[in-house]
Amino acid sequence: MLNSQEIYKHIAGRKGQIAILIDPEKCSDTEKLLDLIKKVEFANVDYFFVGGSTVTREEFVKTVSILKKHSRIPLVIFPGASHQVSPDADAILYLSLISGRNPDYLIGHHVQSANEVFEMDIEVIPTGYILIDGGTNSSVAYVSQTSPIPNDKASIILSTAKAGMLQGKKITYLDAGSGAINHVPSAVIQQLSELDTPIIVGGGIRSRDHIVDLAKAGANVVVIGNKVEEDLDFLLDVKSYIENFSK
Ligand code: 1GP
Repeated sequence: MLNSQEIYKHIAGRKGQIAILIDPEKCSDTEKLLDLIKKVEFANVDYFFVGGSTVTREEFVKTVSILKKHSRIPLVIFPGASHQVSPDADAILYLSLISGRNPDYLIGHHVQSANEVFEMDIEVIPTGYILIDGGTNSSVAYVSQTSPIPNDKASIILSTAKAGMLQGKKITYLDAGSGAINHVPSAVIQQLSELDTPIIVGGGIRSRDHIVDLAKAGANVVVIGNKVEEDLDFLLDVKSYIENFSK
């Protein structure tokens, strides 16, 4: 476990950064992954996030090592379970699913992986992970057997984020779930940004306008998964956003 807070400081230091989420389960084609890496580098995004709801250890380790070998972009683990850890990454979002009441995702997976993570030279970032209803049944809600918070219940979302902060979570991650129909409302991000917590937002972000809205509302990092998997050219829109609004 590294005491360095490099990645955390980077995340906390600026609004409107971009992470591309790689789900190792969908990376069996190495050539395709290498092409994606090249295009993400060209777009000059801030982070790779890597993780998924139903990834095997083998898929995870292989994908992390390819990303590390072929990219200079900081690599952050966004783990779906206790086996999704690797010393090759730069940091791990140490997620507690605080919108849910499933002890496995609040502390269970953490206990299972604690010895391993403790021994790794990897920056560990305690993160309050909050699922918001995105208008569809998400894999993460199903796999974790938890219910997301309705997206019009801002006061519950804010209380949950505050409870996470009081427990020492250094980042708040709001996720509408992969493939969400509705991303997290920018009004919710705006209210959350009045608290002193860096914000990561993901789920259902499919256009440059979505990115701009969420960045303007105060998100530090906007995470894009599916849209890039479906359409690599979307990275050109991401590049133009980064050049005009971000860095
Ligand atoms: C990461 O769940 C998101 O927080 C990813 O969602 O695949 O819909 O971009 P998408």
